[in-house]
Amino acid sequence: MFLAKGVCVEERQREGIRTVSLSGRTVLLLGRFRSSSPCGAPCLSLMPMDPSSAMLSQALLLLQCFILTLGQYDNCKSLVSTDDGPIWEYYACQPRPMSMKEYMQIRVEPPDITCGNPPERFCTLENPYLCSDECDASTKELAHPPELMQDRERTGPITYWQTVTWSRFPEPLLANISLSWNKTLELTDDIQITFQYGRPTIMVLDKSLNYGRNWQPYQYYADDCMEAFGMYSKRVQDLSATNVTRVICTDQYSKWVGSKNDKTVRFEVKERFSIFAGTKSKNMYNLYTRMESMKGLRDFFSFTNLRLRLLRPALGGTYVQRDNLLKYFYAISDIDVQAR
Ligand SMILES: [Ca+2]
Repeated sequence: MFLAKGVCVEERQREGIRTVSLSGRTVLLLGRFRSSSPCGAPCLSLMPMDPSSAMLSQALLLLQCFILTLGQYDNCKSLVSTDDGPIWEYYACQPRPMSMKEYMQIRVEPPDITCGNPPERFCTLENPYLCSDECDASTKELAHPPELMQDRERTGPITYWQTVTWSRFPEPLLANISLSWNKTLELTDDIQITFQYGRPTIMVLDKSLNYGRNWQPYQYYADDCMEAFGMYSKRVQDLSATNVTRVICTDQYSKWVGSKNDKTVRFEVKERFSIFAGTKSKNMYNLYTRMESMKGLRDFFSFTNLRLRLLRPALGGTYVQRDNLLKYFYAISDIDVQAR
């Protein structure tokens, strides 16, 4: 017989865990956890109560493990040593990590920041004198609306959202991209933003935990952090368990390397996880334990909304050249947010 204990048992039973009877005794909680289980970990453990059924119990445990492995759910158990020998300790199964790209609602501001209305010519930093490309919102092939940041390209051509060019220089070229999901999410992998024609030289990633009422900076990005934000440039490698939730400025994704060589800007989640979980995230148990015990850690990876504040576009590694402002703009082909 097994004893189930913990604050989540009722919730789990309601969510579909079945109880199996054997020889008139309740022996095992068996079945899949629904992917939206709200439980926190750790919450449930199974402990052998009757030595005579130990062999059978172990067999059933193995069966259960097999079933859990077959189901596409997180591994929510761990073998724990006790005075009575090793036992499986069970944790709340969390929703499966998935790409939240398709579910995000995108809003760009100011409203006239998207190119193509009126139609406009542009060129690229690599081909600054070949300004024959055109953005035209009224022609499907030449339009670059915001939804092209979240479409599935598969093997087709790269599609991207694009802004107007910096024709109003020296007035700054500013664009906000707000992403909302109407629920609280927890990051499980790096946020990746892919820029088509060079990454911004200054940008801020913000987050909100209350559906956009309040915002807080998540990470600053600049080719010169001191000049842009009065901060020293840091990398996530510089962080440790005691300051992992520090908001940093990094120059890692903002210096000019050519628009084709590196298109992505990241918010590093895996690297922060590895501070607790080790390289290749082998010790996720340690991370989950810290998530429960360390104040603010889970909150750090949680959000309801994200916002990109694009503050200065790619400049090609030099100062702004006023004689050709048609090569300065923002273009994003993809925003990927892995979360649960
Ligand atoms: Ca795209």
